[in-house]
Amino acid sequence: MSANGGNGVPAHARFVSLEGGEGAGKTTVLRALRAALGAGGDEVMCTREPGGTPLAERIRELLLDPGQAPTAPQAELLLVFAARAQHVREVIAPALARGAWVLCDRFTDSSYAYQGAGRGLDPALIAGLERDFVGLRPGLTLLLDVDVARGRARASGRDGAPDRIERERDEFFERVRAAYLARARAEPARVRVIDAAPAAEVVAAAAVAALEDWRRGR
Ligand code: T5A
Repeated sequence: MSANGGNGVPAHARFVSLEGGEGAGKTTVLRALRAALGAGGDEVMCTREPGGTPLAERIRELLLDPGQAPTAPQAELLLVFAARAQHVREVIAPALARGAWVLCDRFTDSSYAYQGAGRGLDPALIAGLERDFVGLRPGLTLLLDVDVARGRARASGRDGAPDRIERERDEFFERVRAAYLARARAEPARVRVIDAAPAAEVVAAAAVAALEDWRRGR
């Protein structure tokens, strides 16, 4: 592990996360990244947040249940970090310790974007939770960036009713997007921005190219 920028939390060189707003298209990209990482025969452990363990998946259900009454932002923040603390200890850290790649659909950057910028919570509070309860960050984060209207149109085209967070207003998602892009500007070596507006295969190819560049140290 190496100290790598923001907040002094160590980054792990085999830990890759994928981030983006609603409907950015993470599913196709995850499949392509998994294939690229596993091409040399390495183990690739794919997981997601909130979730990835039985306890964390139950927290996810609570967080996304549209039937829940409006949740205090502080409660939402603590729930995502409770899920993450369990996920890191039960799944992510053991996988990294045995030498696997860990590919995670969302990680702590989502909390800075959604609970920080979206809900208006103090990023210093999130940084404290990251340092004390998580203690680990990805070596590479690929940020799928797409304008809010396009992302929301894609997400609404899927089957099923929108979840609790998907029901937020456009302004919320504009703040989320701006926060992600600000994080990419602040940590350009870790966070690489992928234009997620083109067709899914084009976006996946760009993400794989960014992964290969990072692995070659470029
Ligand atoms: N959350 C999460 C927090 O608030 N704080 C946290 O700390 C964490 C970890 C769940 C929610 O939790 C919040 C953020 C989220 O609101 P999630 O399951 O990742 O996280 O939820 P979503 O981001 O809502 O996942 P989506 O499924 O909406 O987004 P994806 O995975 O980016 O989109 P995907 O791949 O399912 O694609 C959506 C649709 O678009 C089409 C697909 O076919 C699909 O129909 N599509 C494209 N169409 C055209 N061109 C492309 N390039 C396309 N790519 C995909």
